[in-house]
Amino acid sequence: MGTKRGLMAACLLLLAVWSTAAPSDEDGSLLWLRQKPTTTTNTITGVKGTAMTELQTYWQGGPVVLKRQKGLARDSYTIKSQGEKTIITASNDAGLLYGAYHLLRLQQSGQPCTSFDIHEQPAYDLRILNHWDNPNGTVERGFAGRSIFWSEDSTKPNPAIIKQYARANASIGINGTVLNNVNAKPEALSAASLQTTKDIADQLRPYGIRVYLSINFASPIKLGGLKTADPLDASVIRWWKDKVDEIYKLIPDFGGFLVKANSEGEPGPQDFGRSHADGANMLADVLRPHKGIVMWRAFVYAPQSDDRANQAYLEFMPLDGQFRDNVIIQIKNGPIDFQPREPYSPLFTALTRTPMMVEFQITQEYLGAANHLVYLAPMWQEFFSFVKPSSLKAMAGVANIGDDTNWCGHHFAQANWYAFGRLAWNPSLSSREIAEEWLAQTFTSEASFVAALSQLMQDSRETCVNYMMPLGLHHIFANGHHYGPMPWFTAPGMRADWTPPYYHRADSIGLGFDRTRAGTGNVGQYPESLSRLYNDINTCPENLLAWFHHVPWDHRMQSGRTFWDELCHKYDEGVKATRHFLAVWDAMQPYVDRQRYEEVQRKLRIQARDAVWWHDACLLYFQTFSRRPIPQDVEHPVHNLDEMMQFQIPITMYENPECGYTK
Ligand code: GCV
Repeated sequence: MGTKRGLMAACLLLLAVWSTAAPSDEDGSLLWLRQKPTTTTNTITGVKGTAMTELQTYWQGGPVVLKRQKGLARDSYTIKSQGEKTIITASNDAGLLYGAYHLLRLQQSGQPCTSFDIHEQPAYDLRILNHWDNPNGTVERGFAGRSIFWSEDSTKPNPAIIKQYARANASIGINGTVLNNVNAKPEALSAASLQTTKDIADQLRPYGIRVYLSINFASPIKLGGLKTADPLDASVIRWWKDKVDEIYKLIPDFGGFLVKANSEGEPGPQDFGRSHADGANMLADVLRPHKGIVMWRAFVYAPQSDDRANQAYLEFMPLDGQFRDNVIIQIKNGPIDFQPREPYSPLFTALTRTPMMVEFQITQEYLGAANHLVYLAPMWQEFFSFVKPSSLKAMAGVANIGDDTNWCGHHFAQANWYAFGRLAWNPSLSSREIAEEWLAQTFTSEASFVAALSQLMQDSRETCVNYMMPLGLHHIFANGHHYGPMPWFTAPGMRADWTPPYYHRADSIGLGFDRTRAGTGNVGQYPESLSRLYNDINTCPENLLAWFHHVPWDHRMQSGRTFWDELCHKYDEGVKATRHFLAVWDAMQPYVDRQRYEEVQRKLRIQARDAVWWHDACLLYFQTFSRRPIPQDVEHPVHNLDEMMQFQIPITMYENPECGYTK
């Protein structure tokens, strides 16, 4: 595949020579970095060398001077014009590199490239991707092929791919990457695996990117042969200290550990009667002399709880203020699990003495995998309308990258990787602005194309919510792969919180999960003003209604419709919007090369068909409880419920089958 990407670069150059009116075919392997080299350059080493090389290779303007200056914030930069010259000033080499990419971004997106007076400063020091890549090369919740880092036969990663990966990340300000799955195997810390980690670190370093690893908390037992992994046990602490020393000998700028502990069956300090703080602090102490950090995840829930949404708060609030200052608690944006819409996780406003970072999911586990065009920046912006960016220390995104030629499985899924990086740099950028930037660089800066597609992208998240689970519905996905609808699914002996009826609670009275004060009390985890709003069915935002309430079928909505009728209309709107997306894309044919045009069109057709599947399955199933007719002005199901319940989607439709999900 690496060779394929190399070939693509060469073909583009050749094709440029015979340029014709129609855009030449592209396979997406160049991402948003499609500029043609102006010269061939020597490779200059170090991060500043990378900045110089990028400018020499791609910049078509006048001379650019790179200057270091003390006193500027880390990674920040200024770009100023001085006569013919452009001066990039930064306090560190990474800042110079980001400044260089800023210039190239303006050039590629057709912006004016004269008279600069720019000052940029990242919101967070740490802007990090999390790869859920397994040692055997599979990617958990990955929809774009296999891992670019790991493989079953221990083949070394392809340096050309790692370089392109590094360039792409640095071009949007990403400066850290966790190379392996949070469901970590102990062998992530074996000598052989650390050698590969070192090789990757060496290749990412010139782009200002540090590597991190997810660890298995029971590694001292499973890898080290100890009898315990108790974080307060002296032999365990010694084992971790030696392991950390071994890592830093190989990788002096290693970033630290990401830890999923006592979550979904992963080991953790609670197995030894200790707390999350005991576990995190022990690791933080052994990493501290090397300036390493611990990102400790708050994604915890137990089967016996009456409300999964309550649990992270219940476990972590008593520990507020007890973590070392090189620990950051990594919290998913919502309290359940990356649903198309969730309220923000109440931990973000409740923890006041604990450094926190948000974990977004770039890979579309619950949003149509790599088949649906869903631009996620509006969802992440919605999160930031509730959680102040300044209350966080860092931003993490679960990557959607694999060894597919176009990296992300869907050409438009690249926009989510891009948007994550841009928002981690500046969370107040608007999602539309980011979409416009990405479209102009990835396709064309032609105004009518950018206007039509940025609108489509903006609408795509709400569209997905509408055809999957509107009005606060959540987690009614098919078991295991989470691709299609399965609101009816239950299985003997299965954890209730891994089945949809736990979440939708449909009955003859209504639909939704009562999390009010009279219900599970979840509303009480939010600040008083929100708590009051969410607690009352008449003031609760309608897009979260069935999240917080068991809504009677005849509840009157703002539109004047009953809840049941509104639900039908929302599913209908979702279906219609996906057809509109197809029509918009069809009209864009003149602006897009044939290959990408056809590939996107194919995916949009799948999305439009899937939307009907969701619409029919959910409305027919919920109708067995509501016992109300589907309104006349709503498209009626073309399937019947039995058909929908028997339908098994072929696994090749959505992903790599080897991950063996249980939930
Ligand atoms: C990496 C969800 C996903 C799992 C994932 C888990 C997590 O439950 O379905 O695949 O595991 O979240 O974030 O740890």
